[in-house]
Amino acid sequence: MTVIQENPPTYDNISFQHEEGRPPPYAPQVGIYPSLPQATPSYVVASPAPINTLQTTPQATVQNKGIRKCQWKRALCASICVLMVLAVLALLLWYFLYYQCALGRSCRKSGRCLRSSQWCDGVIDCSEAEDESQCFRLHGSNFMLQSFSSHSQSWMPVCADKWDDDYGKAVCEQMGYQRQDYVTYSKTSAGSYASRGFMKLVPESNHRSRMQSQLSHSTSCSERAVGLRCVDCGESAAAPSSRIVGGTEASNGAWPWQVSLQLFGQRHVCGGSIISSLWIVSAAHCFEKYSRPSRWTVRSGDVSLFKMSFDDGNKVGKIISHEKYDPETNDNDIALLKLDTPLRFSDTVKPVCLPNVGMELSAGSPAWITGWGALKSSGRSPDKLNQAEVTIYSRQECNKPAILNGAVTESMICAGELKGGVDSCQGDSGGPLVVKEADVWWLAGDTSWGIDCALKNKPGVYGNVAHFHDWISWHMQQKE
Ligand code: 4AZ
Repeated sequence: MTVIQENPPTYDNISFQHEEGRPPPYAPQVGIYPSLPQATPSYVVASPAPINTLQTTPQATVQNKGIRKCQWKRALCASICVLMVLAVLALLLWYFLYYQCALGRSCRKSGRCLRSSQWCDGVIDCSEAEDESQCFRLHGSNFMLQSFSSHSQSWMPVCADKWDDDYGKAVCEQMGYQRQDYVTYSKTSAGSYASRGFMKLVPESNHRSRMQSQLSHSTSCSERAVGLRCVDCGESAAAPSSRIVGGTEASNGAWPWQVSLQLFGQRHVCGGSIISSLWIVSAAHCFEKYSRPSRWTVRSGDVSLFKMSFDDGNKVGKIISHEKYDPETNDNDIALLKLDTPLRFSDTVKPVCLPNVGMELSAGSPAWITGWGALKSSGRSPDKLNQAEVTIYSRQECNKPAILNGAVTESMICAGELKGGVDSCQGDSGGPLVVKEADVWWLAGDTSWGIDCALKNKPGVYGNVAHFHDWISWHMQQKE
């Protein structure tokens, strides 16, 4: 965490390419078809003919030919008209479906469009049941449980009337947490959300079926909203309370969510943060070269890499790097690791809290970075975990020409000290940037990139974890 020479990288912005729109199936071209006869065809008798003769005159033959030609033209005309009407209908149908999709949502795999009212209504419409996933979320630092109402198509607080731990466990499990991680529920204020009503347990509710089918919209709620703790997160027995400038060694249990990600069971490469007994958050760039889970071991429970090397560690079952991670710009630099076997929580092994919806984490709260990264640029990694307090800067500030010149995207947070001297460095990547609010530690970022380490006006850049809220919860909810 010190200074070395400046070596600014370059960033390429890869622009989004829109798919070309398909032309309508029929585009009638003016001038291709012969114009239709102006007058109605009729038999013209040129000269008197014997009444009994059936023989046609040469003139009549010409007329008949003309009639046949006209009939042929009529048929052609009619079929063109029919095809044009069909094309217009197809276009209208396409617009209708598109409009439906624009208003509602579509199934991930099939692309099938659903009405908004089909989302979270308790009935599976998509092949992978994605219309019935992401139906619950936690809001604010009081962990208020909200359910998506298919009726009003908005998020509503869940009423605590008749609520119990079994409902809590069922919802936590639906949100992707492990049943064994469940802590408790509380009765909390719904704040301004209360005015729009609640989602309340229906009289015949039970613990077995999908939780969203057990809730219905209600304007009254005698108790308060449910506050739900799916995992005992964000608690530190030994986090430093006073400001420390520059990096210092951490004490055991200060940052119990910090893990070391090691290649081939021995080489520390990146950091990570425990968010549940099975899931670790890290950076996508850590897995660019080695993306096979079997190569990686997760070590936790001590500040000393040496001491942790005597333990087996945890095997990684799955590495999910963000699909839109861009190695050129470092946009979307986040990854999730699913462990083969769950971690056993202790005083030195504990998850950090994922930011809930509606939390403003970057507003001047004290933030800390931790890791086994180099103590100076290109320097060696220490054996003991280091910690440093940093300032979170606004994106606007960081993107100033003299600072990071527009390289900080929405998926990033920048933090450090503009005067230099405090920063993350090589080997800290993937590790946590945490903030404390309402007595709980929250994961604000994952260490991502920077221009060298601890340079003046070159703060470190972190993945913006709150920005990835839906991405994280989607992957945690997937069964396989
Ligand atoms: C790295 O290479 C790295 N100063 C991580 C963070 C920073 C620089 C480099 C931020 O892993």
